[in-house]
Amino acid sequence: FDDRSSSVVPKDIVTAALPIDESAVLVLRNAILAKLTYAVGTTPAHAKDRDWFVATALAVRDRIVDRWASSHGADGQAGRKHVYYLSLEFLIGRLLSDTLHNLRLTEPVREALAGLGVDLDELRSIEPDAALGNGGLGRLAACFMESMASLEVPAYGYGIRYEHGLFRQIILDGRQYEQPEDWLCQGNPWEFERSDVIHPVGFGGTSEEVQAPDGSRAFVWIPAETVQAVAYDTPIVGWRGRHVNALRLWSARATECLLLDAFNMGDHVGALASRTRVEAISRVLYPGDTTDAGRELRLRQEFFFTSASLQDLLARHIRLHGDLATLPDYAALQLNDTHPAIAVAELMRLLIDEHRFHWEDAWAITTKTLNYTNHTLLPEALERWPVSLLERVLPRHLQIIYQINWLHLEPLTRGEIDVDLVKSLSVIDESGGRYVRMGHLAFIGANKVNGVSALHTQLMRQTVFRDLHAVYPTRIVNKTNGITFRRWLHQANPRLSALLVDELGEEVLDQPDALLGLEKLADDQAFQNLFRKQRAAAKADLAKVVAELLGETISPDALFDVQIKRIHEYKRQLLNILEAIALYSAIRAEPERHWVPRVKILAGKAAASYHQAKLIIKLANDVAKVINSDPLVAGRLKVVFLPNYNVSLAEAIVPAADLSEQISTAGMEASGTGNMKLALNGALTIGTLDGANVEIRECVGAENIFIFGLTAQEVEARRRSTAHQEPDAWSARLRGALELIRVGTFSPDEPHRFDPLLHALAVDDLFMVTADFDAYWAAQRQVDDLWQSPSAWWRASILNTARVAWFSSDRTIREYAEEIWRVPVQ
Ligand code: T68
Repeated sequence: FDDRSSSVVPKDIVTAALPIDESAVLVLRNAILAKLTYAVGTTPAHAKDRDWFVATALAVRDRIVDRWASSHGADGQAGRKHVYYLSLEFLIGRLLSDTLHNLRLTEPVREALAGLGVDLDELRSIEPDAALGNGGLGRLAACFMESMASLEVPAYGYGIRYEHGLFRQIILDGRQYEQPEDWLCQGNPWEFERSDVIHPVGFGGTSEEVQAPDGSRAFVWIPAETVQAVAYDTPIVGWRGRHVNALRLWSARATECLLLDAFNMGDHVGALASRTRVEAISRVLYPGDTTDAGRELRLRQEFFFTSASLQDLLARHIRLHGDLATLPDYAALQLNDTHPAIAVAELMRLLIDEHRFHWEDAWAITTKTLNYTNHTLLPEALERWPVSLLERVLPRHLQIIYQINWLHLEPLTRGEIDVDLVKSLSVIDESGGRYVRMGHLAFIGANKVNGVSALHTQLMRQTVFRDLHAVYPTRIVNKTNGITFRRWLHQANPRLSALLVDELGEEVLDQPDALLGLEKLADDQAFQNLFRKQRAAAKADLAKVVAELLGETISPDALFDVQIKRIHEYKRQLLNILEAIALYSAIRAEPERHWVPRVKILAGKAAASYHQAKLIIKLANDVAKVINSDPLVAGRLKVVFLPNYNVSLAEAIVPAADLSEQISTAGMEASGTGNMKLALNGALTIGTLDGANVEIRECVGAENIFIFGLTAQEVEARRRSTAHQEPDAWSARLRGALELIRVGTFSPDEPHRFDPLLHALAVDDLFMVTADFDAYWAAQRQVDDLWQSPSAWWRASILNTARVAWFSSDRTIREYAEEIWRVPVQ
């Protein structure tokens, strides 16, 4: 998936037969050749695979630009309301396939390239993944961009053009090592640099009181430093190319590129030092998936892109509509988590200090325009900035935040004061140090605040935002996540897509609900066979990938049991590995019994500083080594950990999965979206009642999903009771599995290697791994039973695909459009 060195050798392009009567193909072929010659500057005889990729991307991009211009023109003229999606992360993956698919150009381009002796599929694998995100939150933003374009919602995505995306994960001797990712090192054919779209972003300095011309007192911010935000636009094409939106990513540039005096004095490094410091802002994506990151730079990143985006959209509004008083009529902003929450203070500052609005008017505009999506309730993942840091980096904003907080709390200070309530509602957290709670700030400054699944939204109302919810009871709404079916079904799984089109007609490409038509085929033997065949082919493809990546042979006849997501204790990869160990023991104890052959496939990255998660990766690999080399279990159980999980690898795994592991501790996974991708492709879910699993069960029916374990309420009750750790109550099976780890079965060279994991389970087991183990084991045996009744298995699998249409991100975007943004959709 990262093979940039292999070369696509042009076959004899002179004699290659051209498809007859295919003028579109001919036009494309000529366009690609022209790009190769005049933009890339090479000839077919000398072109490397990368050259062909760039030439193809540029030729395709030309076809987007016309539509882009017309999308823009139409939106502007009609004076339509725009959606602005502010996100620190956009996990796009590759764009060539997506773009070709949405433009319906895949086959014509394939033919055009074939005529040039080039294989489209090989070219696709040349493109580096745009990995400008950590996981679900970033991928959701990418799915939303695609759906907004497809539904013809005029929208801009705003983020950062990181030079280095999420690190590349290398596995050496079973351990994760991080290497810098460099997707831009050979240029990016999709983007347009807008060197005329630059906004200044200030940092530091002081907030000074001055006299306004009318004699009133006002504050101005005198920043100590100014950084330029330069725009880069990537067009996002909607389905059938009907509409194109822009993803506008900001790159940081120093105002002064070189201190010439210093340079001339011979200080060649010092002359560039300040530039390096400034440009660090857009250098690298933080891999901080929940843990707090290198504080100051992270804050600078957040403010940098938020300020640039707000300045940009205000300028656009003024250009189109003149007066910022009408901003809420023409702009709806969505803050993707709290990373852009400083927008509340920055929009107020821009309106008051720069555009001379009164506080009340500015506040009305702000709170009508901004909306906030929460993606987590984990306390360690809720952003808080030390007051001292904000004071230094954004002094004027801190002042504004204090004022917002005062106006918000003031009504509570009339009459008898409930101190605990005031503490809980305050934007400033004063329990041990002083911090600004960004979730509170976003909540107070937003028109609507949403959770990302029904359960998560309910828990928001009951826990983190309980008191704010009591004051603003209509503000929190639910918007259950979705995924774009164009990428996650039709493009990633072309065989299944073709089968669906055969059976249900082209409508299934446009209308997710058409999938329901499959229900009537769930018991049809002939259809089941076709459904099985496409899965078998996808599994064979994945087996090839596994062989290439790991040198391990896996049989497509086995049940492919898949857990792909960030490695985190709450996602409980450890539970999965413990079950693998217990199953391994059981098979060894009774090798003659009939066992369902199973391949456990895991993939995911751990945050570089997250030691327990990294140890879980090591355990998975150590366990895999022992199991995979034991002849006694050969043909029955294998465990593989695929390195460097990214969007492209997900696209290869998802179509090949039989079983989808969604086994987080109940109450901790806000939604999950991998659960939707896997179910859509027909994998059965084994999972807890967490996040969107709850709604998936409602859609597919309880008999077509394996639900086990404690509920969120039960988890909460167990946490409260002190007696929740009961090693005495552990089953023999669980004890046996833990014992194998403890005695060093999987780490003979270092028997105590996994003590930190065992210790966490024995001390408090925050994630309820031991509490849920037996229920999980039992659910896995139900999986085995069903697998042994093929027609029942495939019926359930088909019904999963048939019934998850609701999880299309088109549905999600429609809901945002109607209830939050109030913009029309197609
Ligand atoms: C995920 N959050 C949720 N966070 O965990 C997942 N965090 O349940 C949900 O489906 C998804 O969001 C979409 O709503 C994340 O992915 C991050 O990646 C993240 C990044 C930086 C800081 C904190």
